[in-house]
Amino acid sequence: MSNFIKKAMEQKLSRKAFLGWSAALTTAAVVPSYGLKQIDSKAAAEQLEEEGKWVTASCWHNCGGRCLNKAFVVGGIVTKQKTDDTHKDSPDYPQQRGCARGRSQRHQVFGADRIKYPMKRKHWEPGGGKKELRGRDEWVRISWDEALDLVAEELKRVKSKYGNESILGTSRLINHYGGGLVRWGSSSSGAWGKPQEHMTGFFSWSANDRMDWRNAKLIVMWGSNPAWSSAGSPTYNLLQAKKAGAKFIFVDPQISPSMKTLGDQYIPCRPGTDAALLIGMAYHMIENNLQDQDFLNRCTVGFDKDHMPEGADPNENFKDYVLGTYDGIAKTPEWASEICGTNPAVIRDFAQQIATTKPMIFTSSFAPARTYRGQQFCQAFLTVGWMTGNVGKSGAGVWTNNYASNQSYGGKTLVRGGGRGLPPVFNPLFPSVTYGAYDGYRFGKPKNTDFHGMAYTETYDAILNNEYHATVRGKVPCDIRMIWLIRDGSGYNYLNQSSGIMKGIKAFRKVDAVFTNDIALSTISKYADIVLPATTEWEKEGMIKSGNPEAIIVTKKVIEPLFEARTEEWMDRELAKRIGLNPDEVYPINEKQQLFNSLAGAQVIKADGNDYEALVTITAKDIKNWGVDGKPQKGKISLEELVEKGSFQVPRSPNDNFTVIQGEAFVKDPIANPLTTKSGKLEIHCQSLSDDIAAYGFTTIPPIAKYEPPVEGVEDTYKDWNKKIKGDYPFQLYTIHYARRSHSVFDNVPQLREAFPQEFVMNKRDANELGLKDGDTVLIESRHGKVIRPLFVTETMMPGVVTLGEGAWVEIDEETGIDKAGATNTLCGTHLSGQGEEPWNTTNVRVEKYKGKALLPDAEWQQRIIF
Ligand SMILES: Nc1nc2c(c(=O)[nH]1)N[C@H]1C(S)=C(S)[C@@H](COP(=O)(O)OP(=O)(O)OC[C@H]3O[C@@H](n4cnc5c(=O)[nH]c(N)nc54)[C@H](O)[C@@H]3O)O[C@H]1N2
Ligand SMILES: Nc1nc2c(c(=O)[nH]1)N[C@H]1C(S)=C(S)[C@@H](COP(=O)(O)OP(=O)(O)OC[C@H]3O[C@@H](n4cnc5c(=O)[nH]c(N)nc54)[C@H](O)[C@@H]3O)O[C@H]1N2
Ligand SMILES: [Mo]
Repeated sequence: MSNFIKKAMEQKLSRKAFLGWSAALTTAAVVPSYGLKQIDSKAAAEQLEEEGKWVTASCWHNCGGRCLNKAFVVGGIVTKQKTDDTHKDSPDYPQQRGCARGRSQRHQVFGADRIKYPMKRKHWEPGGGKKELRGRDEWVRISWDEALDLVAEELKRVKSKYGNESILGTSRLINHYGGGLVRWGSSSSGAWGKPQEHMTGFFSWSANDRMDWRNAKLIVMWGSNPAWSSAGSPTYNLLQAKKAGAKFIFVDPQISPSMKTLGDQYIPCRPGTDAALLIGMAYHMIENNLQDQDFLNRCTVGFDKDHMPEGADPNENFKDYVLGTYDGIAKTPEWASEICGTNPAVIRDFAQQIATTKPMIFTSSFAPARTYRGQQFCQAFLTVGWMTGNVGKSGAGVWTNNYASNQSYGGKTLVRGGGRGLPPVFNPLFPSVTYGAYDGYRFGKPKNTDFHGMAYTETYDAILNNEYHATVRGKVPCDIRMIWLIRDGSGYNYLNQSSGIMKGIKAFRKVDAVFTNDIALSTISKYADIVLPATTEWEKEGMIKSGNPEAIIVTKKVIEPLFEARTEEWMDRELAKRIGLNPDEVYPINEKQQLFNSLAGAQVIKADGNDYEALVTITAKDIKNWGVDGKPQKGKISLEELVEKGSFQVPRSPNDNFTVIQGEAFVKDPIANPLTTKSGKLEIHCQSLSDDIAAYGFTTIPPIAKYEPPVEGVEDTYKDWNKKIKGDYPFQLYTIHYARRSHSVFDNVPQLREAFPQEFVMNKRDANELGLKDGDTVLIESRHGKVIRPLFVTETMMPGVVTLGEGAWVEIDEETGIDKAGATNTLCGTHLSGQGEEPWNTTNVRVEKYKGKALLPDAEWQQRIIF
């Protein structure tokens, strides 16, 4: 028995939690009772060892990883987990090792807080019932038939009375039923999408292959923390570049775990002010003529007045903006320093290093672009990177890498799964977007005029005020009656994960119905009316999982569905019948066939590094055994072996043919190999970017990189910026992706709560000034909400800046309105910015000692156990 479970059982927590535990332990014979009863004896442990077997188990959350996760199954439960041991580990050919989260998967699957049965909020009835009780009502266990009938009837009622436009949400089923309103925008990549598209033709979305990083002399990691946020081998790969001699510089408001692991030099920068720092660096380079003028002339437009794109005002060039030729403000390192907080001498030295060390990799994650008008950071980052000429060469590059670019590996995809064969279904309300083929939509295509639905950050206002921005069509009315979260795959938890939880709760309490399926009572389900118990991926047919472009993982069903959990597909099929659709039309092929299709269609790169060939050998006998439709084929590994082994990884060596140098051909001959930008070159002056952003109707940006103070940036922490008098919200908060969880997923796992506390991080000087000490419970308040958290005091954080990990499961005290879990979106506001990016990392807060009772560690809190 784990220490934690022992401790929890001893403490008995509250009566409800205790009953919950025992219910979980006794209701179904398959659940941990087996383990708990027997694991303490040595003989029993040995017997388990003999009976059990290792199965490749899915790890399916949105961390970007896809590591090899193996589960030891015995008697229908999983007693332990391990990770990749299919081959010897080496830097060239690393094992696909899992992290603390993946290895805690069994605590999630077998958690006492799994949703076990369909359940209904006691005071919900068709049309809404007592809506204000959402999130605090009692739950009633209901049968599957009752649940499906209620959901289907309400769906039919809302559709016939208010139309499909009143349903917020989309899925295969909903699209077959006439579609629903969608939320769009850019969360993950912040403001990167549009600058990528217009300034580079998506060029900087890719990076050199990881092997080539070992040729760099200098690697700048701008706002990047791969040690926490790039699961799998990326940090290990970077370590190889370091061993090969690269110097690492990190630019971040905090000395991050990655800086501690890899860093040689740390450059502090306040959140949301990166554009100013970059422009100050550009000044030093221009002043000392350090820019690679030949590269700028050949491969870019807009740097100076002699190299402007067609039709642009020559005065609107970047160099003259930096020098202050027309606006009278020289953007010197001193100018930048006042904004970004970095010492001017450090700015000059940093600029000198990036301009003179070759080859250099200049890479950024998305975090600095998850800011208000974050495009300005992206513009400045690309511009200053390009000024150094480090493009299209070995050991060199300018790109956003972490989490994009083949999950931080760069290069080509060496092995990939095939399609599952489910035909896409159009959302009739949003015809330009094919469901199941999101790509165009993510990057802002279809064009703005086709947008239907609202930006992520406008969702709650749309529900509350009955209108939203339809970009160039202006504001349109809406009447959202139903929030549909019966997802056809593992879903999202936007009430927790989008800005403005307090407003979100109000919006959730306004509609007629909120329906979800879930594996635990995550926020979105806590505030729902009917929650359907979904199987985890451990309880489903296997799947091909890919993240790392050099490997695929082939998972297997680990256990039978627990309690009354069912697959999302089963739910959709049952609902289809009840709303008059043919389930076989919604899902024309079953899950087994889907898995088979993706295996049959899997491809692996040939040794020449150009072409692909079939990965899997399939015989007529395999097809018969699987009971699927298919044709025999020849590949590199038998079906049986692949499924048994659970992964296929392409071995690498420094001299293989797979190394890619991003943009090599373009830089050698930009005329013969133009980019897909308007000018065919890299666009420092980019009118189409400026126009496209303006078309959204939120904020505008000039065509060149400038710094303009964001809403809730550093300037807004002051009442008087010139006299430097602080205002009501004197701190800048940014919300980091945290090691404890994948967004909100895993936040309910007590073991992970204990291992990675949800602390509020602040500089020592700030803490001293406020009379706060390490471990104090503090109240953090923004313009949008309040949270309490234990304080962690450190010298590694910039003064004036504070942070909290994003993704904690919000826990609002209905009386005080305070969130005691510290969900960052309780604090972040729903500002409309740029292309609909969520400006999480520009948020202002104030901090004080909490006067109420000190917080108990959240690892010891009562879990959300209903039945
Ligand atoms: N403040 C702040 N907020 C942020 C960010 C930030 O930096 N700061 N980052 C943002 C980013 S980059 C992203 S990508 C988003 C992610 O935001 P989301 O995608 O909304 O977050 P997840 O927590 O991954 O949501 C997964 C949901 O699926 C459920 N689930 C998990 N497994 C299964 C399953 O097998 N079946 C079913 N039916 N359900 C399942 C979980 O309970 C949970 O409700 O968060 C964003 N939110
Ligand atoms: N453990 C874990 N890993 C994850 C995820 C997760 O939830 N948990 N989510 C995955 C997903 S979907 C995504 S999109 C990625 C996100 O990964 P990233 O885009 O890298 O985001 P973060 O990890 O929030 O921030 C990276 C670094 O940027 C710094 N930073 C924050 N704001 C600013 C700023 O304004 N300027 C500068 N210069 N630095 C700043 C932070 O201190 C941090 O060190 O992570 C993925 N990996
Ligand atoms: Mo993300």
